[in-house]
Amino acid sequence: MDKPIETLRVILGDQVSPEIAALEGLDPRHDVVLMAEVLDECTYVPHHLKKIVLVLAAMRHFARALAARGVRVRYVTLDDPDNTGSLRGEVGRAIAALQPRQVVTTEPGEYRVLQDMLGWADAVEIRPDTRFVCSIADFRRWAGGRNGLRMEFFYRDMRRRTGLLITPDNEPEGGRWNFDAENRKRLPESVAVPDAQGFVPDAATAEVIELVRRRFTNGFGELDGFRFAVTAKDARAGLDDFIARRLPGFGDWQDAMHSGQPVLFHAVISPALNIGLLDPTAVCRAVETAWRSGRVPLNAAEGFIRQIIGWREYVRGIYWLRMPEYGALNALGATRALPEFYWSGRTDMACIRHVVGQTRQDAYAHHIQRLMVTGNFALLAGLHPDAVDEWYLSVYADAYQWVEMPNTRGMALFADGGVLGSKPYAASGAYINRMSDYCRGCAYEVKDATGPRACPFNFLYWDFIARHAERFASNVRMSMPLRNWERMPAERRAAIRARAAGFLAEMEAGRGATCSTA
Ligand code: FAD
Ligand code: DLZ
Ligand code: SF4
Repeated sequence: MDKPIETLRVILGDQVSPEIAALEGLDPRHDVVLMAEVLDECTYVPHHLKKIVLVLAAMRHFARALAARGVRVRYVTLDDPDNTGSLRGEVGRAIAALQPRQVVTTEPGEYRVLQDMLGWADAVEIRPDTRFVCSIADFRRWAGGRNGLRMEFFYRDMRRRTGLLITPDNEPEGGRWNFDAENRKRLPESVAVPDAQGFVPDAATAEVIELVRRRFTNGFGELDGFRFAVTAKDARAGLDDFIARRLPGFGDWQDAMHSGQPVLFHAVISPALNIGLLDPTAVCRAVETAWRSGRVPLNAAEGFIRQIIGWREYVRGIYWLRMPEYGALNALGATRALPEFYWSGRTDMACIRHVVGQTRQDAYAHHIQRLMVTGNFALLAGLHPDAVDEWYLSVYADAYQWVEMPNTRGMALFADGGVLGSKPYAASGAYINRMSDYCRGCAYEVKDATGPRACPFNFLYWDFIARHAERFASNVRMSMPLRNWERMPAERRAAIRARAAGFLAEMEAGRGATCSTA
């Protein structure tokens, strides 16, 4: 007869870490780990097919590794005929079958799941997620009483707390906290970009690919060419490959974009990092070691570490500090629906076509593609933050609301009114032209703002400045574009605004993606 169950330990799809809090104190003789593939989590937004494969394949590999260590795992597959389709349903079914004395889990990455967890059982112990450098409680303490919550100051605290790139005298290595001024270079033609390492699916992952192909027939994105790491071992190999071959160029070309190079010098570790296959501190230590041994320059190591112990930790802190109100913020009163080309990529705007096409193929785009192409367009065109949020949460393999939402609503859309950034990341076509080769193959003319082939980013940029002139009048960081707008001849301003109005009307009618002369 089965022994009585002491503790049911629930692990979610983005919690596949051996050190996850729910496993602390596990007694293999009396405890059961529950992992469930459920339709609700696979469909609450139209996830990219590769994201679903990533999560389910990582769950299966993790469950297998636990079982190999002698842990009893109740693993519910998506095809199980008794599967209720929800996390709550599966926890309920496990409680009914196993009658555990207690249920233990780890805090989730999304507010909606936290609300759901509170109703899983009479008493669920929800443990803090210790896989971050800064706990939610510590972030609250840091934020308490401050006027502005700027990332840069938080980042300095995290550097001191971790000792990363800190001298024995407790000062930043290289005498500065931040080397970003050196990190904004355009990619020269002559630079060879090393390929990112991919991982050929093993039999277990291939089975998940077939499951997803069968169950999600109309899902977003391409399923073929799945190469994400789904085990900690492969994730570490991917990180080591990045450090050896691409990290040296990460600093210099962090902001560059290229139509033939989706990854450039980025790490592509967020899909693995966000489900727990990599530990953020260990990642940063490996990068620091590479710098200390002279293998990478300081601007690359510092820039990279800042993304992780700075931005990544900071956006999580903001999310939990400000939810649920944060999810309803719309400071700029944006109302437009998301145009169809965000899903199909069918547009004459070459930059958007490239980024959406790459996103459909790889479930990945790097930061500047997300921020300055699709994010910038959404900001300038006044797309509703709810629709934009849902898009970002769906299409990227690394997307969970704790990290997606502050980046989208805060950084890209300025819908939080300036919690994350002191000014909107609004830019005209000139920025995209400077940082990429997209404009070369575009039906639009990047140097034109009013003609029939004018680049939409140009007239939308000025239209955005004009629409929000009153709001930005008191923001010193916006004084330059406001002055430039006001200095423009009245006829030019009128022509720009008319061009923008026409484009937006066409877009809302479902036709705005075509260049009038194309
Ligand atoms: P690299 O450029 O190599 O950076 C290394 C790591 O730093 C990343 O893996 C990531 O963990 C961290 N990082 C870098 N920038 C950020 C940031 N702004 N916020 C948090 N972590 C950061 N990141 C996600 O992980 N999930 C998301 O859903 C997500 N949505 C975004 C939406 C928008 C509109 C924008 C502008 C950014 C978003 N980001 C998101 C942040 C960033 O774009 C990705 O983390 C990064 O592109 C992942 O690719 P990489 O691993 O090659 O990153
Ligand atoms: C993203 C995702 C998907 C696609 N499927 C599952 C699943 O079947 N079972 C599960 O436990 N988790 C899944 N996840 C991850 C959850 O959506 C994630 O844990 C929450 O969004 C909280 O971050
Ligand atoms: Fe994008 Fe404008 Fe350049 Fe075309 S011309 S690629 S629309 S920035």
